[in-house]
Amino acid sequence: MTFDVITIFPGFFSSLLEYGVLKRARAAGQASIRLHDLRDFTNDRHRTVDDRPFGGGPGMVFKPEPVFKAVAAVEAESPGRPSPVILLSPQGRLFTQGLAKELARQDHLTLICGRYEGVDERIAEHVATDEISIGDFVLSGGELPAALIMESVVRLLPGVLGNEESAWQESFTAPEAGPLEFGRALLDFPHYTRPADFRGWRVPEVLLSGNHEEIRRWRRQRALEKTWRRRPDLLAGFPLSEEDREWLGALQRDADVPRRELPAIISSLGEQKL
Ligand code: 9D3
Repeated sequence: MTFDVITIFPGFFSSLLEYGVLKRARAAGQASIRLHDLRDFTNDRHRTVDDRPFGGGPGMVFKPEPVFKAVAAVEAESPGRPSPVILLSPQGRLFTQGLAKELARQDHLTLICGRYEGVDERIAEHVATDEISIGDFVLSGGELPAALIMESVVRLLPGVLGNEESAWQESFTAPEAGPLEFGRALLDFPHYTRPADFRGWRVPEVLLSGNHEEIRRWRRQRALEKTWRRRPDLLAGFPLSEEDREWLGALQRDADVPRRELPAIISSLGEQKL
């Protein structure tokens, strides 16, 4: 898979490419990341990429022309089927595991990293095919979001991770989950390793018992409980078994603070086929 990244900070990405999944995928030829300096697509001697906003206001805005030229250059280098041109922007749709899976089906992506107060709207309307945000918090530009998207997409490519982990991914996100859906995931259960007693904090006895049925049940209950406490929104998209519902009902009854969400969540699952 090839990524073309258009940025005013190509050097920002160099250390990211030297570690972990991106390093391995590139070394194995499974991913190629090409960095393009937006300033190379300017004509003036100051290599100007931004200008003041029409209508006034603070800050600067990316000019359209260098971005259009950069995308045209990328497309000229990679003939073939049209591929997504993604503008990273706070106004974009939210990036999720489902969207990562959609993107991993492509063989080419172009990522445009904005900076300053934003980019000329004609970039979003007429050269980008998609606009993506990584979450509701303010960053200074699209470089970290572009890196994050590449990391999450590359690890989904066939052969980049070991088989064991790929199998886990399949259960993390149901194949039918659409790009904007939650991944039908629960939060993970707690993990422990040796020593069984660390400074007096003991690993839960059930994990040392060797009783695999009990361990499975304990892990499921801890995952459900953590999800219920911290991310009840995830339960709404998750197929719960009868045993799961009984456990959540018990948590609900024992809760110090009554939780309003749960009855609504469970009732909304009433007709769902398990
Ligand atoms: C503080 C400036 N904001 C005024 C309302 C607008 C704004 C413009 C440009 C806020 C951030 C940015 C730069 N951010 C991105 O380019 C960006 C981003 C983000 O800030 N959060 C989450 N995802 C993304 S993707 C690109």
